[in-house]
Amino acid sequence: MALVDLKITRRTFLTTGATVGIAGLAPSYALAAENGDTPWYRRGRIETTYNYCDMCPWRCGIVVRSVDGVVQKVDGNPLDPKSRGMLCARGQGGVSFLNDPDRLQAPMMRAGERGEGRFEEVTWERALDFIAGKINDIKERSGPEALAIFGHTSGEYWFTDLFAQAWGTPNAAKPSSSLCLSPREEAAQLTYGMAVGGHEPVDWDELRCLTLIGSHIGEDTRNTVMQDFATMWSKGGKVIVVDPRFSSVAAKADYWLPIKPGTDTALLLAWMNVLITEGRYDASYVADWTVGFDELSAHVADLTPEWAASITDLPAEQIRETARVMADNLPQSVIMPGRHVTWYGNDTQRLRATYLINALLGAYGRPGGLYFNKSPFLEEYPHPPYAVAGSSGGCSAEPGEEVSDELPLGPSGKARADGARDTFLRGATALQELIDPMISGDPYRIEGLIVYGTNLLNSVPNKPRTIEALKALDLVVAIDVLPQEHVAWADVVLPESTFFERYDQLWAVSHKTPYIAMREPAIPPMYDTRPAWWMARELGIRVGLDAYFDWETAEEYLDKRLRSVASNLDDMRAEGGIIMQNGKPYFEDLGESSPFRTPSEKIELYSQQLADAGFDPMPVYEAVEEPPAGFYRLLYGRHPVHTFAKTQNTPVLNELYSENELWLNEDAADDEGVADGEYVLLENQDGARSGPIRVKATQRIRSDAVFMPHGFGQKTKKLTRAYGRGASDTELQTRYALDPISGGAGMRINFVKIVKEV
Ligand code: MGD
Ligand code: MGD
Ligand code: SF4
Repeated sequence: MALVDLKITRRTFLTTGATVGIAGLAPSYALAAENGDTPWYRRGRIETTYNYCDMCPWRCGIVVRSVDGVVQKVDGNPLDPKSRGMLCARGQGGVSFLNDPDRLQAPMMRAGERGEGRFEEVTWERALDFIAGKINDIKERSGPEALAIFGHTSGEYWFTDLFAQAWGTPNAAKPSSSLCLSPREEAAQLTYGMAVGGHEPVDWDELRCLTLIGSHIGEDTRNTVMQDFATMWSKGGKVIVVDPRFSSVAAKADYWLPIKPGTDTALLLAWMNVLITEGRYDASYVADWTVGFDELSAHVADLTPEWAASITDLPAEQIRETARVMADNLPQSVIMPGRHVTWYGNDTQRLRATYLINALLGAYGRPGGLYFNKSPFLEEYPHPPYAVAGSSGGCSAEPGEEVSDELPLGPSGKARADGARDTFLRGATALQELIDPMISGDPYRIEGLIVYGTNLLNSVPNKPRTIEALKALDLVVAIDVLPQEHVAWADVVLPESTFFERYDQLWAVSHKTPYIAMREPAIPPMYDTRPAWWMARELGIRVGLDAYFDWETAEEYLDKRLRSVASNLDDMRAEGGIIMQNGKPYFEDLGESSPFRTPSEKIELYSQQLADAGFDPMPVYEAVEEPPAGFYRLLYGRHPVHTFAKTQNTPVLNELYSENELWLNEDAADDEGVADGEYVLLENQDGARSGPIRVKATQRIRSDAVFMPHGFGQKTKKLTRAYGRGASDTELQTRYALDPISGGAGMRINFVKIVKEV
């Protein structure tokens, strides 16, 4: 199939409605190719298909229009609770992602050394037979757990969930868990016995006060969150932003607290001190729905704003005043659970502190607070019992989803002999903890790795260690759409069709109004690519797992699942691609039963579970390491038009923002003798160096930290537009701090100095 010349320039892209950040929400208009005088919608029959966007893990529902096998236009699905007819700039860039000429086009097997990137194209049969033979050998030699599977993006289910559980490896992991939100989920389970879930349950419509701790709505351009924030803000809701950086959302805030990085738990404890000592909490809610209030009161009695001021670098009066603003608006006042929360290695306790404040404010289960998410009813496709229970977690983990009781990384899922992982309470498998055993063989060797939709060398800290592991493995399989850097290290490369070209698993979303969204192909697969469900099934059949894959086509699979909700693909399509169900968001919807699934069936301000496991039962402030002299703490985050490290090569998004900048405090820049716009290198505490990066000298960041958008400085020439543009934060994250409760990898413990040799 020929590539489409979309002729989208930055100007036409922006005028079609996709702009950057909060201002970027707009209905989508034609992304059509100009082709003579005939507009795309008069060129042939318009096919309409339903899908969910995969340009980021938020997965907004979309409606796709194509003509003659060419995708022409993507709109937000107006029925979808996430998109509500709108898309962000990245969603608009989806068509450009589809048509990226650098895409992987055919299955390949390695023809040179690992890492060299020399491959020969092979047939699907040869590639799959080879993988099946290799993993069967591994299983026979060392057991099913010697195969690890990493997965992200929306096809992850077929490999990290279905295939891994059927095969019998507990070593399946998602970067969206231990490199993103595992502390948030673990803290939620410990404190109130529920998962936060994929969609943070802030009850925006009636919310009156929003507090954000290091969550930067606007750079974090999740479509729905930006829409909700804009509505809440325009209605005069109060906004408190705690961030060492004057982020986009700080610019809209009533209070910006430029906190010293790593000290948030001290601030949160001082806020609790004010709420409790001044009697500004919801006393009847606390009496009805919490345990441990007396212990908490005693715990924070001396942790005054004055105590926190010296730690956090914030004025005591500002700490006191913001606590009072939160309390004045209770229960329609919440601290939003963060998303990327693996910061310093003590993150579960920090998240617990935020939840304790939300409980003091009486926010859970109250209109304008935090509603109770509910998963939609939808039966699984029938299958024989799995060999292991799922434990991979991640952004898409929804409440009710089973998490393995067995600890990963032990023969057949048993805890490792040296007990090292016994410290993890119950979290999902920590991806970064599976890398050492690939090298050391301790407690046993992981010999094979399937990398599905995970940007291994751009997402996981300590890249030199990952490369060592890639050299040591007996089998590396990369399943991707683009020739990302790690693909060069694979023995076999399987090119997937993009989300526009395939059926996929139903997206069953735990929400205030639970719902199910569908994905169907708008066009046939381009090149010699295939969907993940097909690959997992073909591999499964080759290794004797036929019983788990007893359907012939994706339509058959999807229709069978949809039958459990009295629907099928045709009906769902006819209804606009979304099935809605009723939620039970507030206490009054629940009857007598407690929604809190903790041992006490209450919100546990004091956690006996933590005490029994040898951890602090209430959050304690622990100082984190300071930057050495001459170094800054390295902070990183999102850019509005890019997703992680996967869209830098997407033509229209690359055109909008092709290289990242280093936010450096203006006074610090003067001291360094560096001018705004000058290129510098960064060197970290271990001597790792970045590529050149342009300085943005600004008063919008504290002078003890620098900030850079994640995902740039790509090293592979195969990504022709992203190659060598900007600098990589991952290259500078040679170490991380392990959160012993959740297994999360705190990446903000790296420091950099400026090097002026460009
Ligand atoms: P991406 O760069 O989005 O990040 O970690 P990843 O999910 O690994 O990589 C997605 C990969 O999927 C890319 O290789 C892309 O080419 C591929 N892909 C895209 N579409 C498809 C598809 O349809 N099929 C297949 N098979 N592959 C596809 C994200 C993770 O990173 C997260 S969630 C967080 S919050 C952390 N953020 C972060 C950070 O900010 N800085 C640093 N340094 N590391 C981080 N790691 C974590
Ligand atoms: P980060 O992008 O890491 O996480 O979005 P967020 O959860 O908002 O944002 C980090 C913020 O924390 C920065 O503003 C930084 O200055 C601040 N910060 C750094 N250190 C500290 C500290 O010690 N204390 C405090 N209080 N603040 C600190 C991540 C989210 O974004 C995720 S996980 C996903 S899956 C989505 N990815 C994504 C994307 O890739 N691109 C875009 N455009 N939007 C996205 N939205 C989502
Ligand atoms: Fe797509 Fe943007 Fe929605 Fe993410 S937030 S799913 S990129 S439209």
